[in-house]
Parts: sequence; C-alpha cells; structure tokens
Amino acid sequence: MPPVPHMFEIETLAQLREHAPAISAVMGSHGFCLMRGLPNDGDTIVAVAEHFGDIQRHIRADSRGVCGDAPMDCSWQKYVTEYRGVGAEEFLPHTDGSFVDGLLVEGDTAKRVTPPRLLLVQVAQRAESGGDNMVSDGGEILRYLAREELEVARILLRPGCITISRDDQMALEAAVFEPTRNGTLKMRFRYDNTVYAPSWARDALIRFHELTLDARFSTEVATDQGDIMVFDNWRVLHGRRIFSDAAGGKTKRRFRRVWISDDDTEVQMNMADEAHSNRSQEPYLAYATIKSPVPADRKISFTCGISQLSIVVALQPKESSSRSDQSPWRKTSEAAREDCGLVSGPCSPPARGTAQAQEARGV
Ligand SMILES: O=C(O)CCC(=O)C(=O)O
Ligand SMILES: [Fe+2]
Repeated sequence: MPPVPHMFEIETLAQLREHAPAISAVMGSHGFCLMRGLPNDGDTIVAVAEHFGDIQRHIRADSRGVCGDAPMDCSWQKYVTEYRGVGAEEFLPHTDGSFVDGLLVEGDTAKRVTPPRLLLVQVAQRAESGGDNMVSDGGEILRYLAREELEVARILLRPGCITISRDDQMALEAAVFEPTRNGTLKMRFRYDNTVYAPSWARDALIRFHELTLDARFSTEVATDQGDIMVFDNWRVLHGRRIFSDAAGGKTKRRFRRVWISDDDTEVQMNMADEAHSNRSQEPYLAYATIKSPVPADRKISFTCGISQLSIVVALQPKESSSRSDQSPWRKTSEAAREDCGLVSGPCSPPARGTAQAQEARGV
C-alpha cells in the first residue's frame, strides 16, 4: 500500500529530527500525522512528545505523563465510568481535555490550565476487532459553516455556548472556538453526557456534531501496532469506533497517550503580590506541565489551531451600522489597542480583544 501523505516512516529519533520540516508542513496542511517504525514502548512516545513541546500530565497518567501504562494515581478508578477512553464503546469525535479550565500557581505567578495543544497516541496493542480511529477537521467544518450556515458558526464562536463537566473538572460557559493569542482559533468539543448547553446553543452543537461525522470532513486513520499519531487538538477532532477484545483477555486493546500543553496561556500576576496555592487549584495539579529537555532549536514547530482569515471575512456584517462604526472594535486591531491604552508586545492583550475576534464572536 503506498504511504499516505500524512504518514512518515521513522525508525529512530535522529530520523524524527531529519523529518521535522516535513512533519511541520503536514501538521499545517492536515492537522495530524502518523509515524510508523519506532519502537513500541512508553519511553519512545515520551521522547517523541518532548520534540513537540512540554508534556501535560493527566489524571490517568504515569510519572512521565503517559496514559495507558501503569497510572501513578488510582483514585480515578472509583469513577471509571466517567472516563470514556477507558471503555470499549464508540468514542465520538472530540478534542481532548475539553473539560479542563483552571489555574495553577507556580512560584510567585499563576498560569491557566487548559486543554492540550497536541496529543500523541501510540498503538500499543490493537483490538481483536474494531477500535479504528477517525479524524475530523474542525477548521474545514467551521469554514463550511461560515459559508453555508452562518448562524451556527456565530453560536459556536460565542462564549457560553458549551459547558463540559467531567470528574472533578469543569469548563464553564466556554466557546467551541476561542481565539488564541497567535491569531488562530482553538476548538474545544465533545458530544456526550458531560456536555451542557443553553437553549440558544443546543441545535448548533447538534449540527456541529453531525458535521464531525460527515464524510466530507472526516477520515479513517488506518494504523499498525506501534504507530504514533499526532493530532493538533485545537484544529482536529479524533474518535474511536467500538471494539471487542479476544476472549480470555489475550489481546486487550491498549493505546498510550501523551498530551502537549497549551503554550498560549498568559502569566497571571497576583494583585496582592501574594500568589499562593489553595484547594481550588488541587484538581489541576493532575494536569500540570513537565518541562521538555529538548532545546527550542531542535523542536518540531508549527502553528496550531484554525486559521481565522476566511472565517472572519465570512462573519463580517455586510453593512456596518453607524453605532458600530464609532466603536474602537471597528478599527484595526492595532488602532483598537491604542484606543484602549494598550501597547503591543509581550504585554499585549489576547486576540479575543481584537477587532477580528470581537467580530468573530458576534459582538
Ligand atoms: O482509544 C482511543 O483510540 C482514543 C481514546 C481517546 O480518544 C481518549 O481517551 O480521549
Ligand atoms: Fe481523546
């Protein structure tokens, strides 16, 4: 079978580094890639992950941040039915960590804890039958909606359209598509009993879910044992078909998974200069970041998320009212920042404050 464009045959970490430019290009064009030929063990997925960024821990992970080997903490097993990834049923297209939205103090500042930017999945053991993975391109779906079903796009961009509550985590009144500071959009979505929505957003979420299963936007990913898939978790959704394992548990399907943390969060200063951990932060300790030992110039880098350009153009109102003409948000983002007394540079406001983002959110 000829290799597919998103597939790389890689047997060593040196080869991974050689392929870095091509991997970056495929992540940019497809939002995911697959590596075949590396050793099938937990240390390998960790070493590969460290080339993409800092690993973000998970409640079910081991001390290296790997889910699927022996977890460090077993407290979650009391609530095992809350973790869909652990069962054998179908897992509908979703982004990982959609329920994570918190804060952790580190030293004398704090940082938001948010869903991962990337996720890596290694096929440790395939199922006896079923369990194939699929990927859907959230960027393509949003572009389609902005062209053909504008009101659905507007709702999915509006903060408050989705709340996700799982285990001891809650993302309250989030948006399915949220502006990042680098000008892209990041997506947060799942469709199951962890999700709540106000009545104005319900139909739009149902419609988006339907489109994640639509063959125009989704692909099956054929995998072999040991394959590593990398997903841009801000742009593509991944899912899993129902599976069954051989009787006697000989070939129990097992996937290893590692998250790469969001690098888009701003440092938060404590207003009394007294940053301190408290009980509200405890649930997020399980999702803290582990610094990668790979130096920046050896990392595989590319821009994650959904490019906003064509979407923002589609969302522009045809004719602007005189009231909105006077608003600073009608001007360019730079002019708007000046109007607000804010300067560009390291302290500039997040993209959510720009004219484009305000427009995209229907403000
Ligand atoms: O089992 C799989 O293939 C993926 C599971 C998954 O997506 C998850 O646990 O978030
Ligand atoms: Fe997942």
